[in-house]
Formats: sequence, C-alpha cells, structure tokens
Amino acid sequence: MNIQEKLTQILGKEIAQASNEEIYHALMTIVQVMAAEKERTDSKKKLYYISAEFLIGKLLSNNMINLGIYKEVKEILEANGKDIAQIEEAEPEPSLGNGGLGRLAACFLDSIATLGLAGDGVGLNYHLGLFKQEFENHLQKETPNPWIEEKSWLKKTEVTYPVDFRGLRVNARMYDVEVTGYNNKTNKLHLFDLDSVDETIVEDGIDFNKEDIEKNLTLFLYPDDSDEQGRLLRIYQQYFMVSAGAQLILDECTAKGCDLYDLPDYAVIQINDTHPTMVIPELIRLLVQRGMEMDDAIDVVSRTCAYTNHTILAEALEKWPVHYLKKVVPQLMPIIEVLDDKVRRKYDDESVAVIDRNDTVHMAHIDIHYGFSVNGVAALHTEILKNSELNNFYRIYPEKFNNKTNGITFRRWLIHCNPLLTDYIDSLIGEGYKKDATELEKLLEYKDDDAVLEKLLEIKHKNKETLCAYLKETQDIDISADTIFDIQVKRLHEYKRQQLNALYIIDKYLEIKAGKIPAAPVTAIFGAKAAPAYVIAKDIIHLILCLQEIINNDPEVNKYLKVVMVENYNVTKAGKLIPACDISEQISLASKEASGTGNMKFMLNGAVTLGTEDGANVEIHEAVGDDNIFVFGASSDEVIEHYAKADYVAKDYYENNPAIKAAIDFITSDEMLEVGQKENLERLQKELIGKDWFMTLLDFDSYKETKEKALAAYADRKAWAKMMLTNIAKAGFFSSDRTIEEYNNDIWHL
Ligand code: 26V
Repeated sequence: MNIQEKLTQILGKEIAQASNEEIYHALMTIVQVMAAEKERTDSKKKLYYISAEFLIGKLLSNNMINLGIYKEVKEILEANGKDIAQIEEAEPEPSLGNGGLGRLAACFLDSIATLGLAGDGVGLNYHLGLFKQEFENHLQKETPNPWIEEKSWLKKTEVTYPVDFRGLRVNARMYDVEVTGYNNKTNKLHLFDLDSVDETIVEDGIDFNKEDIEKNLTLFLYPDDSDEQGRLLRIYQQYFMVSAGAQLILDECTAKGCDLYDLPDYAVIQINDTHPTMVIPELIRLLVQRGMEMDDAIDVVSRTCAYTNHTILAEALEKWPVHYLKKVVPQLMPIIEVLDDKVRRKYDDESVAVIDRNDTVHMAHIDIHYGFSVNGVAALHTEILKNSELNNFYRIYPEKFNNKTNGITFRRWLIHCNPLLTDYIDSLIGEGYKKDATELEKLLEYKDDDAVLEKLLEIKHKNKETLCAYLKETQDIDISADTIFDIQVKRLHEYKRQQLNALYIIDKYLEIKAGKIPAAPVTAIFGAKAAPAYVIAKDIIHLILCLQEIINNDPEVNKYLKVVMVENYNVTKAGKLIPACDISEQISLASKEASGTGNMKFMLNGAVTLGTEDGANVEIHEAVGDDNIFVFGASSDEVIEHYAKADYVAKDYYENNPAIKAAIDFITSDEMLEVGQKENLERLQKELIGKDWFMTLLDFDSYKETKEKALAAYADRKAWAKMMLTNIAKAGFFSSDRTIEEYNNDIWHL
C-alpha cells in the first residue's frame, strides 16, 4: 500500500476532508509503524546517553525526513489542498530541556542513529516540561506547558523498576520514543515516569506542593530551586532517573550474557553534565547488592562511565549538602563516603575532595575521579578546564581530559527548517553533504558566481518574509524584510549579555532622536526564557519589552530601528527564526559560554556572526577566516585576569564613558518609567553600575564599533552574499555527525 492509500485508510475519509489534527495523528501512526519496522541497532556494546534533558522538538517532520518520506508526503498533502506547515502546527512541542545542553542531547541521538551506532537515551518524562513563557505588562509570566496528548510519540512500556527513597518506594515506568536515523536504523529514547503523577496539583502559574513526591516527581523540568523543597525535589528526580536507568542497563547487559565484571565491554554511560552523576554510586550499590566486592564494583563502574562538562560557571556546578542526600537517598551516602575516603587517602588536596569540609558533595568531582573520560564541549572550553577550572584534576589525570566540540544535526537545522536553501544547495553540489557534511565546501567554487550569490540573497529575503508573516500572525508585530535582521536567541543569562545588545539599542535610539540617521534600518530580534527565580534575568526581559514598546511606537525612530521579543522561544520558533537571520549575535563574555550551538545553526543558514572569541565562536572564526565574521571584545585570557585581580569596576566605565552613561541613565528615564516598572528598572540599572559581574561595559565600545562595521558591510550586497556562502560552506565541521564520530572513536569504542 502506498502512503496516500495508507493515509486515507487510517483517516477513514478523503485527505481533503480531514482536519489538520486528524492528518497529524494519521501521519504519526504511519511514522511509528515504519520506525518500529526498522532494524534496531544492535551490538555487544551499547552507549547509554543519560541526561536530565532531551530537547527533541516536534518529531513528525524530522522523522519523515529521516525515514525518507517527507517529500512524498508533502506532495500528497499539497495535491489535496493541505499545507504540511499547517499540519506541523497541530503537533505540540515537548519541552524537555532548558536550552543548549538539552538540545545537544537531541542532536546527538539523531546522529548516533544516523551513524548506525547502538546508543539509547535515558531521561525523564516531564509532564509539563519547562514552563511556557507569556508576556504580561512587559514581564515574563510562567504557565504550565502540557504537551502529552492522548495519542503521542511516547510508547508506554511494561518495563518498570522499583526506586527507593527514604521511607518511600515508587515504581519507575519506562516510556519509549523511537529515534529514527537518517536513512539508517533506529534507536530509542527511554523516558522514565511515575504512574501516580497528578497534573491537577498545579495551581496559579507553575506553583505546586513540592513535598508530595508521588504526585509531583516528573511534573516539571527543574522546578524552581530557590528554596529547599525545590532542591530536594531535584535530588528526587535525579535519583529516580539514574536508579531506573542503572537497572535498565544492568538488565540489558545481563540479557546479552554479560558477566557483570565485564560491564565495560557491554555498556558505556555518557553522563551529560552533573545531573545524572548519582548513576555512579547507584551502579556501585547495585553491583555490590548482586554480590560484587566494593572495590571491584568501583573499578567496573569507573571503566563504564564518562563525563561531559558543559559549563565553568561556579554557580552551575552542582553541589549537594550531605544532609539533603541523607534525607532523600540515604542508601547512597555510605558509598559516596567510600568514594571520598579513597580520594582522601590518595590526594592531600582539599580542592579535589568528593565531600568537602562543609559536608557538601561535589558532583563533578565524583564524575572526574570515578569516570574514565572528562570532556569539554569546545576547544577553548576544554583548555580552560585543563588550565584553570579543573587544573587540579588535570594534573592528576591528564589522560582523561579530551575535547569534543559540539555539533548540530543538519537534518533539522538545514533540511527541515530551510527547504529553500536545501533545495538550492542540492542543485549546486548534489546531496552528498547530507551524509558527509564537509562536502558543503564544494560551495566555495561558486563564491564568485554572481548568479549564485544573487540567489542566496533571494532565498534569505524569502525566509525573512516568511518570518515577518509568522510574527504578524502570532504576535501582531509588523516588521519589514527589507531591514537587517539581527537576532539573539538563547536562554536569558547575564553572561550571554542580552543586556549589552539592549544597551546598544538604547544608544542607537538616542542617536536617532538626536538626528543621527543610520545608513540601514535594523530589526533587533530577541527570544529568551529566564529561570523563574532569576531576578536580574527577568529584569533584562522587562527592559527589552519596554524598549520594544517605546521604539516600535515612535514614528521618528521606527523607520530605522525596531525591537522584537519573541514570546516563548523554543525549538519550533528557532526553526523559523534561524533561516531568516542576517546577523547572528554571539556576544557572551569571553570564557563563559562553553560552546554555544545556536552560533552553528545560524552560520549553517547563511548568517554572519557578530561575536566574542568565546566557546565555539573561536572555531567558527578559524573556519571562516577574519573576513567572514565580526569579532570584538576582551579575550578570555584578559577576562580571566580581570577576575583574578578583581580589577574590573563597572562604575568607572559608567562615569568616564558618556555613551555608556547616557544608555544606562535611559533605563530609568521618564519615558521608560511610563511603560515599565520602577522597581525592576532601577534594580537592573543598579546592577549594571554597581556590579556587572559579566563585564558588559568592558566590551561596550568594541561591540558598538564592530556592530557598526557589520551593518555597513551589509550594504555591499555581493560582498555580503560571499560571506554568507563562506559561512554555509564552512559549517560542515559543526555537524553533530562529526562530533559523534569523535565521541565514538575516542571514548565509546562501539
Ligand atoms: C546552569 C545553571 C543552573 C543554575 C544557575 C545558573 C546556571 C547557569 C548555567 C547553567 C548551564 C548548565 C549547563 C549548560 O546548559 N551548558 C550549556 O551546554 C551547551 C551544550 O554543550 C553549550 O553549548 C552552552 O555553551 C552551555 O552553556
């Protein structure tokens, strides 16, 4: 039966007569059957990628691309008067991640399956995911984001494992999502859940009783952890995930005939940041329970686990007070104490201890001592880990440290999100690049071909028009595709410095008001969620929303400058924004952004980066060369030195730089106070002058100067198109297929 017939049969009516929801569900059935029929990747040794987040995004179109039926389905739908984009709208987006770390895990699953490697994901099935962001009175408001429908991509299994907490035993049930590889076999994402979770306990925004573990365990991703109950709940979630995951791993290995002493020949566990760290003591506990000596168990587990570090921000490195762990998972404490004791006997260095003098357990330290590999996620990041942040560990275990520069899956971030560009690239260099991304370099042959350059500009313009229509429809915002689209989308964090971009916008606004008309009109687009308890981040959102209100409604200014804050930025919206971008803002304080992956997505879609020498920007710079990127700001060495000497004083910049002073003063000007909240704006202003921990003002001048250069360069359309082409051509290195090949060659050995 062909797809058209199958579709009609499932629908029980003509396609033209069916609703978008009906078609979406019918296509889901077709995809699920096809995926289930695909061969499972199987081999003696298997990878378990364990992660608290998998930001998989909508699945229908991606699965259809990977199964090779996307084009056919699109045409069938068209022939019946249906638009595939409208069908996609019917699918809710699972929001099982915060940002880059979770999205990386999803890209990795796609590449692992595409490369035909045996590797499954292990995580949690949060019913309400991350919160949904709404704007009210120019402020972020959080609401629940229910995404699991009656019929969904989740397949309930009969597999359950008991998980014990102090005074409470629960049953973890496994749900599976098929992970289809591009023209290859399939793997699975295992998401554990609790049957007793009750969504009705959520009241008033995203508040709920944090103590009712049986009802709340997998309700939300990372509930607000600003209070003790929230932090305890996080430990409950983490242990639930790793205990069920560890039991699954041991079950699968024993089923394959593994003698548990040979576990490292059957399983490799990649620990995605410190959130799943308890898998180490838990596995040790389970092995001892099954009769192994403690020392042997520690040795076996240490040869099975590998750790990825995703940040050097001190406040993000997890540390749990011993009394928290005793309260929730007392059975792990004796094991963690043994792990600490072994370290203390060998190294007389407090800084590498597992349990410190304040009775706090350092999760990353467990991973480093009791895992066989430690990797950073971009070259600069790994160097910083080795030379400063984790230097004391590097000196003990130099052989464990390695770099794996992040990557992105081109199936989603080019083929799916940018069909116009994809088809055009296909017509120029064939489709080989879809399996071997470095083939994109063949595009360089066309860098002096006027017709090709012209066509790239035309495609970009069409994508910008599509975005304009989308923003008009979803947020009733009017912007023009004939302006420069300057985009910064990512989680809101001071180190990412959305506030630097906002200060530039204020500066520009003041210049226009003073009669200095810019050469080219710009639309500054933001998208960002702030953690519910992160006060200053929410103040920055407030600032941007107020600027949007003031600037877009000022007829003197809005001809030259507009500001858009996209509501509820997520994977789906990223797919609409990225193909339409001219200038990609990657302006974190050097040394702070471990890698960034949005930077790669923008580059692949022909945007030019305006960025600091931070994270993977450094490697993007190397790949495209000085002429195809706009780099500014203090270097990571300079920044690290400022922190060491504690010699950065924001107030000096405020007092001595008139442009900075004017922009910061504007935050609490009468105009701003008319639309915004005094408390929020004053707090942010005070923070910028009095603290500015992430050195916004340090880079203001060089940011402004370099941004002006980029905006001016845009005027020479042909030269700009050449930069676009070079960025696309050099993006091959940033395919997650390359990253996964490196993980496999150096760490997993599947
Ligand atoms: C976590 C937290 C938690 C509490 C307070 C503040 C804070 C700040 C940052 C984080 C980030 C945790 C780890 C993370 O998401 N890292 C991101 O991983 C991406 C994939 O490797 C990488 O591209 C990003 O640069 C990195 O920030």
